[in-house]
Parts: sequence; structure tokens; C-alpha cells
Amino acid sequence: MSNKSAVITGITGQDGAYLSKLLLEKGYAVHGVLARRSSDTLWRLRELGIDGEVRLHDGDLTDLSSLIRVLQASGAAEVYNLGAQSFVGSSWQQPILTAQVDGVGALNVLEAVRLVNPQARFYQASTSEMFGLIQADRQDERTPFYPRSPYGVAKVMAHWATVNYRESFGMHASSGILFNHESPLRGIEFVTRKVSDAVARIKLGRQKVLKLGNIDAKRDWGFAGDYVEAMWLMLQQPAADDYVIATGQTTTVRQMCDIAFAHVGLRADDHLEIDPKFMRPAEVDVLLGNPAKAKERLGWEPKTSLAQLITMMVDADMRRLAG
Ligand code: NAP
Ligand code: F7E
Repeated sequence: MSNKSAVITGITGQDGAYLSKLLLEKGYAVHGVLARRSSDTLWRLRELGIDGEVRLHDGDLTDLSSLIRVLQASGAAEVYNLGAQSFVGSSWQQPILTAQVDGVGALNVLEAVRLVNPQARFYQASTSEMFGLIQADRQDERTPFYPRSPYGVAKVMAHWATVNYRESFGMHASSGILFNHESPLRGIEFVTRKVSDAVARIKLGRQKVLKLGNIDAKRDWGFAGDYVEAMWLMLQQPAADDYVIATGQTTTVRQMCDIAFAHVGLRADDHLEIDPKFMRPAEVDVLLGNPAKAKERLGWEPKTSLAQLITMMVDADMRRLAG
């Protein structure tokens, strides 16, 4: 068991909740930056039964002073920057906020670490969205970036800031380039959860139709619970580095829907409708990661198949609705 202390920005998000659970199981004192909202944001920590075990500090990624105070109060040896405006679709409506939180916000965390404890290890939540208009059939750590959304652009800045602080100040700053990862704790705005929730509602007779945008888009989807282990492993390495975390399989949104509907004995074609409202100004048509470096250096491999993931999500939404 560890007696280390860690700080997580974005602790109330999907990954923040799973990472908190993992670190608590390893004996860490887990501190989170809580960006105060008027509505309830602690539901994920509650679902995992750990809302009373993490220590929450008011703060915001756009407020450097709050980050400095959290790092001072926690004495953290590891800092995970998971906070973000993470919905790609919204980033065209809120491009400046997205740049401030996802781009400058990461720089604020790096600065806070440099000022308070430059020996602390830092993790940046980079993303396959940086590959955007893909420059290689299978994307790895050497594939050039070509972001296609304000979100992707902001994340490229944060990614290079992480590399730059590693090279400029010798900081142990790593970047995980994570492909899409989902779970029952996924936000309802993302396509897998929108589908699992709708399938449960349709099965229970509470909804008839599921309206989606580009169902030909292909994603490399994994389980968030598997992916947070990779984050932790990166910070346990002697030297910081960047790693692609993915399954190495890609699937269309349509095929993912087929899996979800079939699980409850329904046919996707009977319920799906295309609504142009959900199309994006610029699309990332296909993503397919190559996680070979993570396997070789971290010993990390995904454990959950897409079918297991989607059925787990549909079952969880059936339980929520029934309860
Ligand atoms: P998420 O569920 O959307 O969680 C985002 C978190 O950031 C929430 O806790 C949110 O707080 C917090 N946040 C938003 N604005 C903030 C601000 N101004 N200051 C402080 N915190 C703020 O995202 P996720 O799926 O867990 O993803 C975690 C990270 O990985 C994100 O950086 C995301 O961009 C990145 N990523 C995700 C994926 C994926 O497939 N899930 C893939 C690659 C990279 P509230 O709860 O109050 O809104
Ligand atoms: O869209 C298509 C949509 O919103 C997936 C974030 O975690 O992963 C996520 O970004 C695909 C896209 O995720 C609907 O056009 C069709 O092609 O679930 P999504 P995303 O945009 O891939 C990356 C790695 C991140 O870093 C992000 O933070 O599905 N799609 N119809 C739809 N998507 C949504 N949301 N809703 C639809 O109705």
C-alpha cells in the first residue's frame, strides 16, 4: 500500500471517478479540484461509493491561484490533469472557453506543479481527437496531429505544453493519448451513453426513436476502468513519456448501436433516425489506435471487449431506469 498523495483535476468526471477508486485502493490520499457548479456533480463518486473518501478542494483550471493552493494543501506527489470541457460537439459553440480550460488550464496546472513541487509527477489527459484528419491508418505516438475541432486544437496545445515542461524543466510530465473510453459513468451527451440510455428507455416503452448524427463515424472504443490503470502506470515509470492507449479495433457508430439493441432483443434499424442537428461542422471520420508501446513499456493491455462494454452500459441504464 502507498502513503502517497495525489491531486486529480476533473475528479467529478468519468475518468476522475474511476481513477479516484483505483488510487484509493492503492492506499493514496486522493485530493480533487472541485469546480463549483449549482447542480449535483458528485453522482459518479457516489455510484462508486467513494464520495466520502476523497478530499475535495474548491478550484478551477482557469484560476492558477486555486491550483497552487490545492497543491500546497495536498502535498501531492502525483498530479493528474483530467479536467476539461470534454464534449467535442460543444467546442464549436464555446471555442474560447474550451481553449481556456483545456489548453491554458493545462498550462496553469503545469505552472502550479513547477512552482509548488517540481518533483511531483504530472499526467496530461491528451486525446485521439488530436489526430483528427488522420495522417496514418493506425495512429501511434509518432503520427502527426491534425485536429478537427476547437477541442482538438486546445488539447494539442496542452499536449505540447506537457512535452515542453518535460524538456525545459526536467519535470516528470507524461501525456496519455487516450482513444475513446466509455462506461456506465459516461456523460449522457456522448454517443455510447446516449445509445445505452435510449435502448433501455425503448425497451421499457418510454421512448420510441433514437436520433443520431453521423452513424458511419468509426471509433476505437475501450472501457474507462481499464484506461485509468494506464494513467497510473505512466506515472510509475522511471522516466516520463507519451503513450497511445487504445484497443486496436475500430467500429462504426451503427455497429455499436446494433450491439446495444441486440442485447435487449431489438433491432437498431427499427428505431434509428438520422437528425442533421447532431452532425458536426468538421468530423473525425475514423480513429484506430496502435497501443504497442503501452503494451511493451507499461505492460498495459485492454481487458474489456466492445460487446462487454456496451452490454454493461445498457444493463446499468436498465437498472437506473427500473430503480
Ligand atoms: P468528463 O466526464 O467530461 O469530466 C470532465 C471533468 O472536468 C469534470 O469533473 C468537470 O467538472 C471538470 N471540469 C470542467 N471544467 C472545469 C474547470 N474549468 N475547472 C476544473 N474542472 C473542470 O471527461 P472524462 O471522459 O472523464 O475525460 C477526462 C479527461 O480525459 C478530459 O480531459 C478529456 O478531455 C480527456 N479524454 C477523454 C477521453 C474519453 O473518451 N473519455 C478520451 C481522451 C481524452 P464538472 O463535473 O463540474 O463538470
Ligand atoms: O462522438 C458520432 C460523432 O461525442 C463519437 C470525447 O470523450 O472521445 C470523445 O469525443 C462519434 C462522433 O465522442 C451522435 O459525430 C453520431 O463521430 O461520443 P462522441 P468524440 O467526439 O469521439 C474523444 C477521444 C475525446 O477526447 C472527447 O473528450 O459519434 N455521433 N451521432 C454522435 N455523437 C454524439 N455525441 N451524439 C450523437 O447523436
